[in-house]
Amino acid sequence: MLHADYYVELAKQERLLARKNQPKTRYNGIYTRWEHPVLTREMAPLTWRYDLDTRSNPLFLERLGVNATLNAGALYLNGKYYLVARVEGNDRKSFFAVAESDSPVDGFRFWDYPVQLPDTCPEETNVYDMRLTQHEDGWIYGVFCSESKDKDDPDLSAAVAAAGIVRTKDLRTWERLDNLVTRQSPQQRNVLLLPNFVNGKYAFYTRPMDGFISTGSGGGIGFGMCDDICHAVIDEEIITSARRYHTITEAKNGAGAVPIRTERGWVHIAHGVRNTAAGLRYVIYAFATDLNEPWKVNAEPGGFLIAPLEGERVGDVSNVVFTNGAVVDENENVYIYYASSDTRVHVASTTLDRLVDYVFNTPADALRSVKCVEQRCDMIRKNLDILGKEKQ
Ligand code: M1P
Repeated sequence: MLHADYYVELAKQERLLARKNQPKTRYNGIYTRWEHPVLTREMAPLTWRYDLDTRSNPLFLERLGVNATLNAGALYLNGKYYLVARVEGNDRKSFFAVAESDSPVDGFRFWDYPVQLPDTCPEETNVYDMRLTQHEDGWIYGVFCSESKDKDDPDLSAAVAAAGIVRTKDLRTWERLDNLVTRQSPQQRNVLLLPNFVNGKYAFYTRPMDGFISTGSGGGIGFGMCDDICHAVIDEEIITSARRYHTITEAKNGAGAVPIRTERGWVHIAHGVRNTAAGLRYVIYAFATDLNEPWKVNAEPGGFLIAPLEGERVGDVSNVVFTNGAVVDENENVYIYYASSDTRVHVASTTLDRLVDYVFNTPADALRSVKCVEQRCDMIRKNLDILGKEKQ
């Protein structure tokens, strides 16, 4: 016989998991936000949090709490939607867990066990933010942040971020490969692998950083290639989408979801960060790179695609939206999974043609107020002309 409160909690969780999602009515034509988060900490199985043995836990206390479910890599495979979420325990350590659904917008359930990565890096303290790439070599790769204490720095908080690499065929058995080495950059976070070879090599988007938090001289999202994925070394990184003064990427930016291949180029859904009096503000933005020379940006709309809104604005790290996963189904519907304030995962949906239209036809950032108002006035003039003709 289990504790009576177990049944109460289980019933509550089942109601939450069965809840149907619905689109929000706010319109911009570009994408639709959905009402409810697709993953929250309340969805973590009770077996992960409570010891159900009434002898060792007679009062049914939570033993291993889950603080947040956030930054999820995403995959659409054989008609099912998979999220490999970052799950953060109350102890601040993150781990990965697979949640699966038949629907892109609700019904995600975690598998019985979280991912148990091979323990090949004894210095590694924390892992997070996996990007999932279905590579043309036949493997599914997961590239994530592998964080360790910086032993050379006496500061207790000093850490080193590197890109860890794993691969799998089924999301159940994971093979750990060597961490990525980038010769030009001491630290890396927000690294992802492109699904296709480029000139016969594995191609990564990187984020060169001087330190753990600050990118320092790192100029933006980098691009680099390597021959051997099992011992990946990038000798040279080329900056693609650059950080710029007084834009949404001034403080930092970083690759997000694995780029989507379109006829006009690779579409990237990334994040940009700026500083404010209230701290860093993270938004999601988009850009495209050339199909043959994927280090070259061929479109970059000005401003953000998704910014924190309403309840999304508050959480463990407030004023943040962040994505590391998006999927495209066979009907070219696109689902962008984004976390808000490092706390829960939401979904926004669009279609490939809308996304491509947005990326290639939205004006670039004009970079100065006077130019931005000119840009806007050009559109207003055209519109008033159209409306005038409409009245005649
Ligand atoms: O707290 C916001 C995000 O901060 C980091 O992103 P970046 O490296 O660009 O600063 C990441 O650690 C991410 O997990 C987190 O959501």
